[in-house]
Amino acid sequence: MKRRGVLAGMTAFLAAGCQKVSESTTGRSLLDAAQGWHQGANRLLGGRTGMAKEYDRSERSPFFRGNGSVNPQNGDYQEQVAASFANWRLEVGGLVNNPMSLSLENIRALPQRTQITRHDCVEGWSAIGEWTGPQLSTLLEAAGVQDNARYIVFRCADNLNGQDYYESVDMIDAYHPQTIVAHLLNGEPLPVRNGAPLRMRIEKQLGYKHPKYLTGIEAVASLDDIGDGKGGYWEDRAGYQWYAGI
Ligand SMILES: Nc1nc2c(c(=O)[nH]1)N[C@H]1C(S)=C(S)[C@@H](COP(=O)(O)O)O[C@H]1N2
Ligand SMILES: [Mo]
Repeated sequence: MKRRGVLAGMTAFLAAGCQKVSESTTGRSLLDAAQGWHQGANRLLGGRTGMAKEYDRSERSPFFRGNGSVNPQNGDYQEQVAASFANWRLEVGGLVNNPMSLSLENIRALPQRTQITRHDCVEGWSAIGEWTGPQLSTLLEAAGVQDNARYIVFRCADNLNGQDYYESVDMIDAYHPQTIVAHLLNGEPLPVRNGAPLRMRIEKQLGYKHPKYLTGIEAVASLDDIGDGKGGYWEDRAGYQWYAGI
């Protein structure tokens, strides 16, 4: 496939207009395929495509604590902080027709979704925050995910205890309307502790499935060759469940 720049990718996105993923050929076939694999789970869980509860502004936590990496010291992260993330790039690649390299400006120029949701960490705490950013589906539509892709992998800038943090979801969570690439928390650029400048919000999943310090989004056919093959940092390291739906 020919590598195209962000402008070409965005042009494709604009040409697609307000077309929903459920109406597009790629999105539809992905969803159909994904739904097939998860039919049993869907029935058991009462619908994976349902919406996570959204809260009122007055219910937002006054302080959204940080957990895990809260101020990465590896790589060039501290230089990026010093430069106010002016050089941050989000690479969208893997099994896509139009790989893209997006700046924060590109991310902010896309249609945005704001949602006030409760974050639940398995360590036993919750916090309610207002998150804003483009839906992941918008980026995936612009990139043109190929039909053989089954998972979306998220790459992060932080190295925690000697391993790069990463996560992955299937296409149901990837295309869920409340799965967004967040750059604002409570209307302000993300604090470093909460994943500046970009972090995923995947509201139908537990806290560890919401990768912070996001640098890459990759469409893949298998998770076997990524990390230790279990689909995420905590899955590899501590045997956390890959599917952490709530
Ligand atoms: N890159 C990265 N993402 C991460 C983590 C991390 O250490 N590194 N911790 C995870 C865990 S366990 C939780 S509960 C949430 C915490 O998000 P917060 O720091 O904004 O509270 O981020 C998740 N995403
Ligand atoms: Mo967590």
